[in-house]
Amino acid sequence: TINIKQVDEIKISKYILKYTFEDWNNIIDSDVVIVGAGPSGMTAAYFLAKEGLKTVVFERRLSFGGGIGGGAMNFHKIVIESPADEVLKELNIKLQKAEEGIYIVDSAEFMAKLGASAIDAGAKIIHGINVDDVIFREDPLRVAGVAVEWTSTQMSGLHVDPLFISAKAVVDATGHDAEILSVASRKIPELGISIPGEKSAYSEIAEELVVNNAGKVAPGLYTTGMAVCEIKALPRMGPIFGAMVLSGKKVAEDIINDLHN
Ligand code: 48F
Repeated sequence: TINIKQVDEIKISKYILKYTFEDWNNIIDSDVVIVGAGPSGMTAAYFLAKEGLKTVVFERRLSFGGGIGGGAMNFHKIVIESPADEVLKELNIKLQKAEEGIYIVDSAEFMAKLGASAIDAGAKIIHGINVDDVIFREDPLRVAGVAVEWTSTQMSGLHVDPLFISAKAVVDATGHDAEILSVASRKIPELGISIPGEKSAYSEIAEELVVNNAGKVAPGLYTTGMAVCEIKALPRMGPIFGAMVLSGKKVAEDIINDLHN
């Protein structure tokens, strides 16, 4: 027989509330808020947390990985090109070499190990939270945090006011819709953000363009991953994810540089 510690319902609830609010009180003033736990957001979280920055990722779904899980038309393989393979090797993610500089990764392994690496590095990933707005400040004009709401509340259609999380840097890693850049562009026109929208597929050129255009959009506001295409009118590229990983790394490096200077 196995003797299992007996725990009543009240104790279960009490401990969940106690430790949840401990975490929320801690993340309420973060160094970096990343919106979206897709490949670019989780890579950024890994490198930022590794640097010791207090990093929280808000993800509206109850899982992480974003577009990784669906692979290519639900086929479970994704293409990674050099030099992104170096990041995946650092995270102990297995790669099959298809040819020089081109590697194949299993989508489940990619999302599980990327998420685990970000968490192990010290990032907090909080699921079921929708970010629907930012906080801004004047003198100097900047983005200073985000407004958060339960995804379930948002889906219910009830009007419930959000809570606010402050951050020195907010990263839009929401993918194709660039939701945070869109709301900032609409509600804070002084930031001068315009959203021309992404272009149709042109994989050969899209990858490098995404990486090189990832970074700061306005003071306190950064972008990575497919959201970069939306704001810079860049082509999409489909199930090749090197640029997602490398743009996540690039935005992390830019933020580390900005926050340390
Ligand atoms: O879409 P997603 O995977 O973004 P990404 O990191 O990677 C794109 C690729 O997956 C793929 C591609 C590569 O060629 O085209 O599509 O740019 O992950 C974005 C995550 O953000 C969440 C969403 O649920 C997804 O997991 N998300 C989007 N908007 C919000 C959000 C929001 N307002 N609040 C919280 N989470």
